[in-house]
Amino acid sequence: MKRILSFFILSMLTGVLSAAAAERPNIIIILSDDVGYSDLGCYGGEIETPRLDSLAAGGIRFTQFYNTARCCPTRASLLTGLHPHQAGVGLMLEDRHLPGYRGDLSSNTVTIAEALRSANYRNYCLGKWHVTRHVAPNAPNHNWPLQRGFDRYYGILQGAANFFDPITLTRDNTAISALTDPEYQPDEYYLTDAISDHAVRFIQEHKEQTPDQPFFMYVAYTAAHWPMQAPEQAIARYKGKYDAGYTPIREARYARMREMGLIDERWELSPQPQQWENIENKPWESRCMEVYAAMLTEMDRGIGQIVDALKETGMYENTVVMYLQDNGACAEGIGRERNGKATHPDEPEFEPLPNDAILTSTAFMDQRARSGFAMLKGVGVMPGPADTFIAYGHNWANVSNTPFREYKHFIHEGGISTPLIVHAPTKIAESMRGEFYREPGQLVDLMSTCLDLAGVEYPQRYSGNDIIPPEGASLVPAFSGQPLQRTKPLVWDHTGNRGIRDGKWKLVAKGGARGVWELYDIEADRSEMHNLAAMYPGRVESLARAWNHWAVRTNVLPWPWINVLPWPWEQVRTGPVQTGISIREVVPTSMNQQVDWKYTLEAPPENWFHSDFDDSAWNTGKSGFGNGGLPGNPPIGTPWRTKDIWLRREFELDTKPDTALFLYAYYDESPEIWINGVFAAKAEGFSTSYVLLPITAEALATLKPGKNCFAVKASQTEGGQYIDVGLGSLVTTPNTAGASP
Ligand SMILES: [Ca+2]
Repeated sequence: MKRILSFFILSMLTGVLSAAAAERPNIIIILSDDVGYSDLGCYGGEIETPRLDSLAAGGIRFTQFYNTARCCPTRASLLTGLHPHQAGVGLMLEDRHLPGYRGDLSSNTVTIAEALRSANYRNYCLGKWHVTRHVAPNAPNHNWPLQRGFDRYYGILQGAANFFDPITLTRDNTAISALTDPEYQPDEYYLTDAISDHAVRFIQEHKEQTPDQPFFMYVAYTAAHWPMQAPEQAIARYKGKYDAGYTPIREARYARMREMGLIDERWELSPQPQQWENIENKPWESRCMEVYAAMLTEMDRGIGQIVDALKETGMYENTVVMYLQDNGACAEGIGRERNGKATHPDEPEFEPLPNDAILTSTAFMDQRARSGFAMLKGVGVMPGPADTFIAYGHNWANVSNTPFREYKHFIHEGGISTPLIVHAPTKIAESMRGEFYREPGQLVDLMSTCLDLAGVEYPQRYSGNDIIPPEGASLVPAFSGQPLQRTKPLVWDHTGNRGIRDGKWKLVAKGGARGVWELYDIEADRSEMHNLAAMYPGRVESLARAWNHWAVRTNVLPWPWINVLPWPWEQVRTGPVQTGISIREVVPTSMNQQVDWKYTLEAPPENWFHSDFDDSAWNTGKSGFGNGGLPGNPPIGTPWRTKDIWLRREFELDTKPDTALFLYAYYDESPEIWINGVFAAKAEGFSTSYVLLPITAEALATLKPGKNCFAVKASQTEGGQYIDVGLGSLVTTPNTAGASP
């Protein structure tokens, strides 16, 4: 009798939960990586994305949704509903010992998954995580998916990987090798497919094991982040498609976007960096875009499998699917050296690793494969296969971002604009299906939207910690075409590129503290071709002031670097900000002119390699990145691999610095930095953004008014060298009222 009663009570409970689950929708957020605004078919692109187009046709397309311009900050913001710096991930994953820049999610945040647990959601995470600097198998895992609210995880903890044998591949809390994973052995491993297959598997298991709970699923594809890699049969679909170059594709996209009503007739097409007729290796350049397109179509196919799984399990109607992109198209020149490593030698250059070895080092992303062979790179190396490591480059990124300006990293529209497709059969009004929604929105809105859909309150405390209040507005009113209840402007900062949008007005700057504010009327000019700052100084001032208040409130300031980005550098700048901390640079006056940036060489001749600054790279001062050197590209046949090189230049100081100095550097290949012949600092590995390096007291003691000398010792490899070094000090000065950023 007792047993029967228990069964009866259990049935009643199950019934109650089922009723609640029916009201609470499943929610899937799909994020892709380094994709431009106009790549998808339903946003004007020629790339085949039929399954996303189909979701768009039955759902809503947001025309002005914004991310935060880079992988880590976007993920931190999306997951927590906060601005990235509030979540501790204002930059990438290095710990800069400032609250906004820890490279690890703050414990004063909750993820969407954690917040939804109070409504009995079961949570699944797939793909690229990239919000903790702890990624080694035995590293502290307090910020891995399972410790941040998710019940299952399959993906990579790092920000990029070889698609055929990824680093930091992890299932739940266990590091795995793609090649020997007993739970998943496809004919050919490809990360995009593995993410899709595991999403489908989790959906099916959810239906079998926990059908009475609603679920939240976060699917973060790494398509189409570099390296350009895809299965050959997926690339074949695009063979020849891009042989006519950039202009016809851009113009066709531009025309389609206007025709479909996505963009305003008044918006001009942004400038194109290079003309196709000037491109030396056209077959290689075409191939780069063919692979990029294939990567997206392969992702779209996987999204189709996820949708099909929802239909097969009867959960399609009650699932809200949202698709967006983490930053604008990527113009980084990764793997695009003029003379890279084009062929394999007979024997591997490195010790091969067994198939079951766990790959965590980024060397297994861009330098070498498990086989022991180095990755192939450079102009002429056809991307796609597992042993190539190449980005698709500046010109195609410009095409991907049609019609906008700038790229990933920047707060101009090409850096932060993303499609947002929302498909929700039971939530979206008939009148809105297949329509555009034109109010702006930002990543922080996704937390509010999920909680609104689930009927959950945002927690004030979680796991014993006070939780920072959310920043976003729910997007649910958009589902019926209503205005959003937004009370704050949209605001951004990434590496000192910054912006604020209030109504139709957007104030935006690039290039660190010295970057000059530009003002645009986004309604009339979303491609940001007509800077109105000189015409409306009062509006510039008020928006800049609002940006500054926001930056202080959200841990953006103080920045952890010193005027790292713009050229020309100035000798001294004092810019008090309202935290009471200001940043003062002591910068060599002789570095003022970009054209002067040339290296001279000293040392035993056999160890020295001479190169001038190569300003053909995309990230010269012209685009906002002060790239202080790109030596490399010797004539073909020059024996230069792994040769130590010394790069040296003189600079002048007006006064002997009286405070602790730091070097800031963007580099790869673990360079050493010397000052006046004395060892100053050693950087480890490579950086993906600027880092501060404390310099030795011995080197500091050598600095003097007048001429001084930087030298960088680096190991030259196929990858070329990016080294951008500056010198500065962080000092505290009294607050000054009325200061602008
Ligand atoms: Ca990205």
